[in-house]
Amino acid sequence: DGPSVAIVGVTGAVGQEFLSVLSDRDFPYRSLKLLASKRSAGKSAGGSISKKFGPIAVDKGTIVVDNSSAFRMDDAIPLVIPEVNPEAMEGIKLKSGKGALIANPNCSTIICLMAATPLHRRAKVSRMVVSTYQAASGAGAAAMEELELQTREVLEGKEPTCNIFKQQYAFNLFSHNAPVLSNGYNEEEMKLVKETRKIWNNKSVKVTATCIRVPVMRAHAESVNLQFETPLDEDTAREILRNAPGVVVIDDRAANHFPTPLEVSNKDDVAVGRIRQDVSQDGNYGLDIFVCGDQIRKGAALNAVQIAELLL
Ligand code: 11C
Repeated sequence: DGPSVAIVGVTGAVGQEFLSVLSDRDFPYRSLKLLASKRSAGKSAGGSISKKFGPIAVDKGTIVVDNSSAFRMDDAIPLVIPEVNPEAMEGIKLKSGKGALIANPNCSTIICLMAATPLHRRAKVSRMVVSTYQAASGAGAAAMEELELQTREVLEGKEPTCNIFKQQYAFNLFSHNAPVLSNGYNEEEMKLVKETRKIWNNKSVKVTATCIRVPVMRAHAESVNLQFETPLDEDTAREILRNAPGVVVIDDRAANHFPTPLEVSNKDDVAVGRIRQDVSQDGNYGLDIFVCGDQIRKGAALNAVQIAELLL
């Protein structure tokens, strides 16, 4: 007698992944309704669909897990990574008959905070500097197809087709395609700043980010520099991360083997490595880490299904 489930935007990259995750985890649904429009075939539903239909569904008693950015910064809406802040959705009950909306954070934030939070819990992060290397999947299935097509075209000496991004993507990298704001940051970077503060329930944590799109298919990589309020040495950090749920440590200095996007593709866990003391900071007040996570899975569909599992 599990819940009735509907997936909106099921033809997109994330929508398709929802189906795999539900099946892999044996999610106990009673019925499954799949929704997509003809016009948006191959695309996940975006913020405008969430804004239009989310509140209607909530009014009818549905619990909506929204993967778009539409409601993330709304004070009344919990923004949840189950391993990080499950307490934010306290009070939302599946069988209460009362609808609610829960927001899924942006993929870059989820992947970063999966690794940074266990360290933050021990030594309190005062400042975090994030540099991302983001995969095509973050821009949807069509961007993944364009990367493949362009790679072929460039190798064949043809002019690359640029429909999704305005510039050549294959054998290149560029600043994230999100709109650039008046402060010079793009929206993707400001999501890392604002969502971290909300998820950690800490308005004073200093966060800055530079987000880059790289020609990788489906997993994001992030270099994260952390500054702490209390000292934290790298061995303790490694041990904390080894014991963190949803995290694997790949940190073999002798073999120069650290996380890669390919190794985490189609995997649930976020991988962390390059765990080292920041030599620019005195004492043990700073660490550098390198994190990789599957953007479509933990960055989107898996995190949303885990939210639904918490409700069960
Ligand atoms: C990317 N994170 O990798 C983005 C896409 O707010 O859900 C998802 C945007 C969002 O390009």
